[in-house]
Amino acid sequence: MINVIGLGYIGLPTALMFAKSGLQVVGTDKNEMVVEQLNKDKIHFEEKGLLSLFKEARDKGINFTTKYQKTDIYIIAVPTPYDLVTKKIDLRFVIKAVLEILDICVKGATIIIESTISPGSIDKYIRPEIEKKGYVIGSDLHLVHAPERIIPGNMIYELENNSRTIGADSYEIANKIKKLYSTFCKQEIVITDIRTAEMSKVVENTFRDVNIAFANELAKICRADNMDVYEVIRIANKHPRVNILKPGPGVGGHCISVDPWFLVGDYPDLTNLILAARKTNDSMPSHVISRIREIMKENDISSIEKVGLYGMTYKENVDDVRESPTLQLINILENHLSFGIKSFDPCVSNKIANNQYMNFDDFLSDIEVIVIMVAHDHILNNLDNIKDKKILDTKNIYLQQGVYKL
Ligand code: SAJ
Repeated sequence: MINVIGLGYIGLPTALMFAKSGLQVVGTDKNEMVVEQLNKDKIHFEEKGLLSLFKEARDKGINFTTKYQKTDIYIIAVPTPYDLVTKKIDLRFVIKAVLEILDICVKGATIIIESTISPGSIDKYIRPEIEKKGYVIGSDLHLVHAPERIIPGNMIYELENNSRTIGADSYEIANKIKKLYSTFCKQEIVITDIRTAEMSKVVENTFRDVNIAFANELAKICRADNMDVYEVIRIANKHPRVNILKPGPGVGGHCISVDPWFLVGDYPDLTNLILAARKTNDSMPSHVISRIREIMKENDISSIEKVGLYGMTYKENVDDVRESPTLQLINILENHLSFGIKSFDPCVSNKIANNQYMNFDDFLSDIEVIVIMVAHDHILNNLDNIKDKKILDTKNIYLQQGVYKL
């Protein structure tokens, strides 16, 4: 039996996938409300294909509880926040889960950590906690790091179709866990040691962050000298070995905007480029504010209350607002005592900002400038309804004359 600890964005789909493949799975989460909801056949976040996967897994017998189970395979998928000041990872939830497992697991159990952790976390912080309790790693229990690389918005497909990495202390354990994941993963499963698995995960997201920062810097350069950054990138990407990502209003989400900080926090003297990329991406909401100011000036609009931000999630067609550039932007304005900018998101059903609208038509009728922050399908289907507004399109989806860009 597999006991999956943490039923969030990664843990829940993973647990369901194993259950759908015919393995006996119990999902554990400390949040009683989440467990209660799941046992009543309700999922607590939205994701393409999640509901039907959930139904299939329920038919195969998956259960949810707040209790850890006695078994020999555990998968930990709890959050790994980072300290906002030191930028170092906060492993308290992972360590707590490991220690609770030790109290109950059978001898020789394998603990698979899926949560993203900074390179060296297992050696520096997790092994010592286990050894302190008198357990011998390698005989009493085994540790594995199996980082996840599924993308919100396409998680279910990617769970089956992404290659993945298994880091372990021995080939024997790695191979055993590789076989386990092969029950649903159709792609290559690479075996390596734990430190390399930790590092490669963080490196993947850091690569994207640096590449996006490059695109964002190009956007600023092109703005300063009146060039079209999208055309420049489109042409540059025709080169067979160039692949520049897209500029945007900032980088959000709990992965790309967070993982590079782990490297900066641990290697402050060695991460000039990575730190510069983080700062560049974090500067984008302020860049959007400058663009809004220019557009207001050009159009004789004096009140920020006439401006509306479309999209509050960190990216298109998800309901996740973690580290969202829109919320960062509102925060910056409010920190400068500028209140009143309006906002709307069709994917967000609760109120998370002042002056947030729940109805698109009401939102439109109260603003003169619309800032497209997120390219939800909803706005792609509504481009005709905003044509009378001044439009600042930070996502390059509105390809008409007269639309302002980043
Ligand atoms: N973004 C840009 N320009 C781009 C691409 C993205 O500005 O060209 C912005 C997005 O708008 C968003 C942020 O970056 O604010 C991140 O979005 P994303 O869709 O690139 O990535 P995430 O955070 O949803 O998921 C990432 C993925 N990592 C990579 O693509 C390397 C996913 O595969 C990982 O599993 C996930 O992080 C994770 O859990 O680490």
